[in-house]
Amino acid sequence: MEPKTVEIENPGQRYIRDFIIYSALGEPVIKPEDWFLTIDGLVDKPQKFSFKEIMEMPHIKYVCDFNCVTAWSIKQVHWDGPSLKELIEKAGPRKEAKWVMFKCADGYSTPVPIEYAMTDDAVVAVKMNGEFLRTEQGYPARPFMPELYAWKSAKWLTGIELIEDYQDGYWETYGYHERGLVSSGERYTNGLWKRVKKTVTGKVKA
Ligand SMILES: Nc1nc2c(c(=O)[nH]1)N[C@H]1C(S)=C(S)[C@@H](COP(=O)(O)O)O[C@H]1N2
Ligand SMILES: [Mo]
Repeated sequence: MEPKTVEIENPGQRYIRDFIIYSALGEPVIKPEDWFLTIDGLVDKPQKFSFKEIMEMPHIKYVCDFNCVTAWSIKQVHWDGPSLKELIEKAGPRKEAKWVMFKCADGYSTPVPIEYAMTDDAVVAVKMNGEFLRTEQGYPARPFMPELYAWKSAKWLTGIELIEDYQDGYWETYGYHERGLVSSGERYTNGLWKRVKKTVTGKVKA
């Protein structure tokens, strides 16, 4: 059966063929046996999942565009991994939790409003287009939320912390938007980003 397609309007974007790789803080090489994903902060039951556990859980699969805030998109990427919503629910989120902070092995982080981390289509992706993530794509896992720009898809994800008040992550300190909704073009909150040069570290065929 073909996976469903999640359609997101993406005004101002242009489609390109290959993923442009951005790895602002380097590219950690992670062995699956050394990797864990923790969920903590404002939760009743903090969780710690191994890669094997993540692989053995039910996975959701769908097709959705990947939209970078710098206006390039990749059409119809196949996503595969456990539901982010179900993982967060296992941790028993407290009602004060309003944001999730994604934390990564390279030191990168990015916040997302909890309602976007807990849509039915939000996923902890372990595969893109049918293959395990490459090292430079964030192996072994990255979240993907269809409604949000790709900088919220934090590569080499190791932690999900539930918090009450908004805090900047890596790119937000340079003026990237708090929420980053693709359909309303929530790119930057001020002009600061113009002074930041994004370094392309490679390309990956879609
Ligand atoms: N850990 C980490 N995650 C990251 C980044 C990064 O530099 N480090 N860059 C972000 C940005 S700005 C984008 S557009 C996408 C790019 O994904 P790609 O490198 O797989 O094309 O990853 C996001 N996740
Ligand atoms: Mo980006």
